[in-house]
Amino acid sequence: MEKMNIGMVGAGFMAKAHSIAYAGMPMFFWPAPAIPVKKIIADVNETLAKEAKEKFAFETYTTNWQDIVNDPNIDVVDICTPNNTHAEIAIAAAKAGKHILCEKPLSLTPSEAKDMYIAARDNKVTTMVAFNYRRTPAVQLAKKYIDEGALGDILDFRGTYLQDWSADPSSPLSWRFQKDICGSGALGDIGTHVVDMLRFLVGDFARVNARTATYIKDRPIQNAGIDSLGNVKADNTTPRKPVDVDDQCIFMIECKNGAFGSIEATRNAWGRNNYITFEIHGTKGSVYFNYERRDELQVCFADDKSDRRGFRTVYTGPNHPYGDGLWPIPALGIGYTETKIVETYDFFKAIAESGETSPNFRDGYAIELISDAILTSARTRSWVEVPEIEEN
Ligand code: SOE
Repeated sequence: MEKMNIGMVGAGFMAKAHSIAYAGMPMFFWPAPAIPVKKIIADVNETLAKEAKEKFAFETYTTNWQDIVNDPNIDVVDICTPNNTHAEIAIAAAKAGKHILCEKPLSLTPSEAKDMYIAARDNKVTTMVAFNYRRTPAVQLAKKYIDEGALGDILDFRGTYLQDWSADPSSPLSWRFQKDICGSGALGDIGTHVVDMLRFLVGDFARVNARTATYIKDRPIQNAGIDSLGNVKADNTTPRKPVDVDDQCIFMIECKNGAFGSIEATRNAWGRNNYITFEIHGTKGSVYFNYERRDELQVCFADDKSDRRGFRTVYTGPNHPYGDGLWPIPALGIGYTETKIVETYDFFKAIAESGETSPNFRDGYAIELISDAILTSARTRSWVEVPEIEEN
């Protein structure tokens, strides 16, 4: 079976998720499209890089990502670094003919995303942006209902992504709160996951009307190390610096097909952990998904007898999308790891077969255009058209 050599850039939380996915993918999906070989991992921090090599079972490590891009033996460059580094690494990797899996959001700005998309397209490499939640079987099942027309015409939808890991003002100012590193706050970090899912399920966004806010205006400086995601608190002697991105965003959306909806995202919602939800209503039925109960899809059909009509639960399992690879009994339970394993599987399958995948860099660019329109709308307090993708 063909082997694919992986060079991973970044040694934090996402490197852990992707490394587990590479190890697990052939165990779930056999025959695997190719066997991932964890060749080399890079991090600017040598201690982290060295430790990651051992922990995540890479053959070697480097502190210089160029070593990966310049290595002719590497087939896939996997970018798990903060957002401000994605464009430079991805463009160099595309020019070197490497396939690229890149963490979300794709970039800091639409113009960076465009350059990444064009570099990948012109060098004919396969790309994927790691919006993993759409790969949950229940989300794919919702897509199947919609594509089969079981919900009729889609009328409206609402989506949320609510977390609370940064609700405490003593939670540090990691890179996720610094505009020059992350681009935007809750919007880019988590709101874009829901944008990706609803764009996938309902269709392309035409215009948006948004409000953003920054409730915690400064945070204690994080000295070093990987993102602690709220688990490490600073004491009150630690110097603080301003937060220059959104804490919270809420926006309305009009889709090109006329469907209308709303999305909200915050990392300051006490009591909410990874509360990714959507509800979609059509002329013939509705679906409801909550990632915190990710094996379930709630469905309701207008055609049911009126005295039986109501939401019922479908537990995903072997008869559902990815069921031939995942667990053999419905509701045995999938987790974050399985969504990443499926992501790896789809990415490798695309490399081995058609080269086509989704969400690819073109989709990542489309989402950057939407995010930018959302920020403009919040600033101008008006509806903003989402610009079309520029192909050249
Ligand atoms: C932090 O909000 C975070 O790690 C996001 O960056 C991830 O994309 C999300 O899946 C989990 O939460």
